[in-house]
Amino acid sequence: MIQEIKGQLTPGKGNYSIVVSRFNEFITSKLLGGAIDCLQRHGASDEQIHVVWVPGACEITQAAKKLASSGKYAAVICLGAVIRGQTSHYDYVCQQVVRGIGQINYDYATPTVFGVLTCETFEQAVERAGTKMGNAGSDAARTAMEMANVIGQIE
Ligand code: INI
Repeated sequence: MIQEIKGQLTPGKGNYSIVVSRFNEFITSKLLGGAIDCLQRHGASDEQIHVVWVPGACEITQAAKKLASSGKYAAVICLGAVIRGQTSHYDYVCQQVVRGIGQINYDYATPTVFGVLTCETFEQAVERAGTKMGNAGSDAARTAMEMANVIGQIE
């Protein structure tokens, strides 16, 4: 018989940490609201949700690594908003956060979810922070629950 693992969209009993950057807080606060709302509507209690604010997207990885390596969380959700400006800074910030979160997933068993917007314009970010294109924070929280459940079943 085929053995199949499918993640349930339930928070389970574990805690979820959300690392959120203050840079572009107008956007990231909306992502945070979406993530918390999603976890709560799937049954998570306030006590299961821990929020860690960091200055910018470049700092997300360091906090996320500390949380993921602690083994205390069912999943770590990373939220940020990188928006292209007039310089190449955007490219370096994107590279750092993408590579960093990928490396955490490679190094630790705790699912660490990429909920960082990388947008050309402020309008694109607004569209993904609770308007036309949904809420990327909510999507990340859903992914975190599914992956926590999948990893739990594999273990
Ligand atoms: N940080 C962001 O979170 N988003 C951005 O769009 C951004 N840009 O474009 O500059 C940004 N820069 C700050 C960076 O993440 C660090 O906080 C800073 O360089 C200090 O290390």
